[in-house]
Amino acid sequence: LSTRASTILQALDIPTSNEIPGVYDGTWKGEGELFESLCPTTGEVLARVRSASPQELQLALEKSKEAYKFIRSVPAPRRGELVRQIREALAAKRDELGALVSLEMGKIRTEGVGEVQEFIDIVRYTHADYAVGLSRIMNGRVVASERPGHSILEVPNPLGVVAVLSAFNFPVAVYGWNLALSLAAGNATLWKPAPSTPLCSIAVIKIIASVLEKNGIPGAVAGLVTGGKDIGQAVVQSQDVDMVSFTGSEAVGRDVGKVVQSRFGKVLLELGGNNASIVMPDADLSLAVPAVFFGAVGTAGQRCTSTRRLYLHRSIAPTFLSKLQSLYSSLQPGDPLESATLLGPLHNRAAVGIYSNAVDRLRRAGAEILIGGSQYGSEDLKDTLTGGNFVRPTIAVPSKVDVTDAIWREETFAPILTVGVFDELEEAIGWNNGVPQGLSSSLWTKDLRNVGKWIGPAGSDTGIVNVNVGTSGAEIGAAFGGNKSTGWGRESGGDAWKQYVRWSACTINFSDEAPLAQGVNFST
Ligand code: UN1
Repeated sequence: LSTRASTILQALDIPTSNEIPGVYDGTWKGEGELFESLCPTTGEVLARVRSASPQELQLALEKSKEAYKFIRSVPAPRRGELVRQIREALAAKRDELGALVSLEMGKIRTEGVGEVQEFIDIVRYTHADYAVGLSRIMNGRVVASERPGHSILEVPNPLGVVAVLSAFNFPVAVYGWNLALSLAAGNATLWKPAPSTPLCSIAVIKIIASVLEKNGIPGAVAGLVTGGKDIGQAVVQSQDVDMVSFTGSEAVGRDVGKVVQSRFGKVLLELGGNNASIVMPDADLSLAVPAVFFGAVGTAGQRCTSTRRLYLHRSIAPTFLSKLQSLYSSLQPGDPLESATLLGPLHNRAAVGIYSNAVDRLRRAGAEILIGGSQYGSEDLKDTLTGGNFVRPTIAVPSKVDVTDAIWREETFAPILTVGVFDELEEAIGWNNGVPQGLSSSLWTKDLRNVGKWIGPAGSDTGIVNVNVGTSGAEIGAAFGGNKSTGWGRESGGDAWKQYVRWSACTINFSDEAPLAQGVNFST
């Protein structure tokens, strides 16, 4: 193992031995398939992780159920105190965890640290502690009854076992959003991370497990099963799992949704984004250009919220594109762990293939490639990086906008920005809404009338609707998620916690009469 890698692993107590156990249900184990964690920057094998065997998964599910029975009776503010301690333990390791995210996922260091900060934030929101505070205000309601001497309560109770199936691109934060709310709400949470980022999940679970242990709470309150498709499918099918929170592709999400629905479980889906930025003639380009640059190129285009479509008003299109191109030309691929790097690698080899196919498809459709359009060759890369998955961020201008065409409709998880030119805002809003996905969108304007249109009923139909703010980089305070094929689920802030509980409507009769609702008379 290189010193670059071993220093980071050691700082997080991850063994640098041959095989690492990738299952935690109160104790660490792993007898299943062996998974390699590969460094996207160098191609180095970082670790071999033993995933869950089918028996270990069953046991982990049973332990999660038992752990739920324990944690549901711990008063919510006490659970909030656990969440607070988890926040402190995470904050103490923030930079080390951030470095591990960069090492294993490939995003640049400030974004790796930023993602851990996002986990800390969901626990600790601005000045108050978000999930900690939530643990005291996950309130039900008292509803007026139409019957004398009766009251109706709407009561939120813990749900059960929440399984979190997370993607490689946010290997820490997305779990954090779910865990914080799920634990505050009184559930046991079982995490099945992406098979290619096991080390991030092992490091996070170690930190959480030490807090739970100190407080005498069963470890399976925050369990971990690493593994591949088989393990994921078994988790999704299991009757022991009351809610599945899945982040990933539309194709897999569609199956997950069906399977969970067929057994009447709850599902929270966070699927594809195919996010657009719209730039009006009155926009402040000194803000809009760098924001689009970050949205399209940041995380090498591997956020659900990355900017993939750019709609420019005809009057500013040439100026905008030349400014954007000059930012693109300043980019140098580099080691995401080095502080000057803005462009890291794609996460794996498969993503490079997907990038190349998408660029070919654009070329075949007659699009002009303004910049980029190919992988970096070894001559462009430092010797240590030639094993990495580096591609050139690309700007493509098809001859026209046609949102029924795959080049506009499909999400490509890579730094490719597709550009169209419009004359009227309504036309651009139509394009924004004309694709299957509905995660994020952003409008650049100073005109209040445009803002009104954009956020109103005939405006953007995405879950995140920004103004003079890019499509990516949402804060945790607002509910995160999208509409349409993005899956309608909401995580993180806002009212997202309401999905992690089961609601009961309890009608209570305090009187000496037993009247029926709607005045129904059933007397003999
Ligand atoms: C994701 O890509 O799945 O809004 C999550 C953002 C981040 C989260 C992205 N806060 O870009």
